[in-house]
Amino acid sequence: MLKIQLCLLALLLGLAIAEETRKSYKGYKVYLLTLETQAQLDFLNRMNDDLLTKDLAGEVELWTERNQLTKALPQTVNMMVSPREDKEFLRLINGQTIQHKVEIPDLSVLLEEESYISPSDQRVISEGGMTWTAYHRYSTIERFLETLATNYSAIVEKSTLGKSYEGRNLYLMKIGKPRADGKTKPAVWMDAQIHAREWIACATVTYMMNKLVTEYGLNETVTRMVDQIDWYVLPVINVDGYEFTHTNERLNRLTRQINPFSSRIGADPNRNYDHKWMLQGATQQAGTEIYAGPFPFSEPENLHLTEAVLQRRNQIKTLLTFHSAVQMWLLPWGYDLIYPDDYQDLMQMGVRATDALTAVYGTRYAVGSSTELLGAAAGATDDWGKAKAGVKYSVTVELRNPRGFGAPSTASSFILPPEQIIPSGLETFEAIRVVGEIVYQEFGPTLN
Ligand code: 0X9
Ligand code: ZN
Repeated sequence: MLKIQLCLLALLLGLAIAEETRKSYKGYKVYLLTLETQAQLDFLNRMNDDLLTKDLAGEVELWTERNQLTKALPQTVNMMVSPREDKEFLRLINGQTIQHKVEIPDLSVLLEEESYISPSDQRVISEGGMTWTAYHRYSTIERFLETLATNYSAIVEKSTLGKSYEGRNLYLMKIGKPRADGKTKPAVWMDAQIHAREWIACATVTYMMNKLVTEYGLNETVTRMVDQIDWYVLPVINVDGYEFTHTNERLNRLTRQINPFSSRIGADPNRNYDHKWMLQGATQQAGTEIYAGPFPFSEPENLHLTEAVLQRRNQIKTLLTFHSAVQMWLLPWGYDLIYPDDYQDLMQMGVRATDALTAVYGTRYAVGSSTELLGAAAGATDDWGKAKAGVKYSVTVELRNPRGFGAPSTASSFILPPEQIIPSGLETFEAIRVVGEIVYQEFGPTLN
């Protein structure tokens, strides 16, 4: 009896501590500022640099593409401001006569809506199931992967790639019907959640896995996809960062590794690959959104991914790494404004895949060089996949933005209402269907 009471107490304490560490965004506002003059732009640049040194990160944050300002004027930018810093922030902004309005009056309201789990979802989760009407913790995703592998062993294989920095297992799922003659089929690799806060990424990818597996033999298109192609899926790569977005800071992008030279935790894993590491669009300033880590592959999760891809490099013909939220199909090279020789083929696949995606609900996508569309950023998965693993079609897929096509990606773009998970899954499935068809046509039914 005493044991039970003690256990209960420990559980309650654990919950209390978890509650306490979760950052509350109560009263946090998101402003839209319009910068019209060079003086205002310079002022905001200085303010942004100051924020890091004064350790106000998390209280006042610039929310623009990769948290950097461009040189363009006029320019609109978002700033997130805590209730504590609001007065001082307004004083400074007004001092520069910067036009501003409140775009999100209370960020916590948005987050509460996002994390709402309906009673029916609750029931499914408590029974060990998975849903696509809510965002889920890693333990739920782990159980889902296990269930797929157990219940559909004829077409699903689950393997463990190794552990994250904090010791969580990273899983690779293989979905494919083995050929009767034992020959190797061409494969497509998909990974998601390298950026912790981009929750729609693993939600979409798990939705697509579920469709591939549960509709095999029932739906002609799905059956063909699983017969012709092996689909390798790593649904959550930055798993520590992902859990941290659930338990502590919803808007964290980075990993959770302690840094050797800084008290700031984590690095941007999408700047941590060794191809042209740190060349452009990355920094050595720990704590920033584009901190590339102290050296290439400092993040163990990245290394696990590369080992898994390299082991299957002759088989994998396309690599899709899922992010959000600018609705783009991004092609190499991303480290500089240089185009690979086979760029036309990559463009063709991108246009066909996103046309099929758009046909479902009209969600528009841009297709093109990621440097051209977003600016150079070295050390990302796509460049590594093409340069170091020799995967011809190596693509970053940026999923839905809640404000739609063309809207800038700011931190609130990662808060996509859970009602959009299934639509995102369905439309993105059309894109991967086309990818499968192109890979099958180009590389043939077998590779040996
Ligand atoms: O900057 C990134 O890492 C990606 N965008 S995000 O807003 N999800 O952070 C785009 C990466 C594109 N690929 C390369 N630059 N190589
Ligand atoms: Zn991302």
